[in-house]
Amino acid sequence: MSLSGKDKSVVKAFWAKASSKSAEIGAEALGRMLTSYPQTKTYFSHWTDLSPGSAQVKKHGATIMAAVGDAVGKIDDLTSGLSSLSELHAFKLRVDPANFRILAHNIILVCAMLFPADFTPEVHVSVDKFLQNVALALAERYR
Ligand code: HNI
Repeated sequence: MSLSGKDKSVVKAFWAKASSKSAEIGAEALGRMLTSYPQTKTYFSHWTDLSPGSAQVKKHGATIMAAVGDAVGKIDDLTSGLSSLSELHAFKLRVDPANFRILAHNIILVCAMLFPADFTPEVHVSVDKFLQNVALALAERYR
């Protein structure tokens, strides 16, 4: 499931466009994850408002998506590029890595919503592979 050269160029080209709405993608994806997969809410129990569109969801959605954008820049070596984030999620936040795939699913959905013309099947395949590789890299430090 490693990324081909073509996957990498397709992801970079899509991100060049989608990054203009990075914060919006993140907020929408996080809000949907928390609503549609309520088991994910446990990690955010210290927040006051977990509903879609809340200030906290918007702020953290932007943070997550900025990290995804950062990962696009590290696409050739996601494992070392994301190792400190992996360590944070493994040991400090103690997030079950199964949730990385759930968030990835929501990010894909929102990319299709916000960029219906650009998010072709070809882009979908490569972005999905990229996010699965991000999820794997984030799970790396759990072993
Ligand atoms: Ni995640 C904090 C990136 C998936 C729960 N997360 C962060 C931060 C970044 C980040 C960046 C801020 C770090 C810091 O403060 O130094 N998270 C990412 C990325 C993904 C991801 C790139 C996947 C693509 N995180 C998840 C998932 C969950 C999750 C799936 C739980 C369901 N993350 C958290 C929690 C925090 C967090 C909880 C702390 C938030 C807070 O406000 O305390």
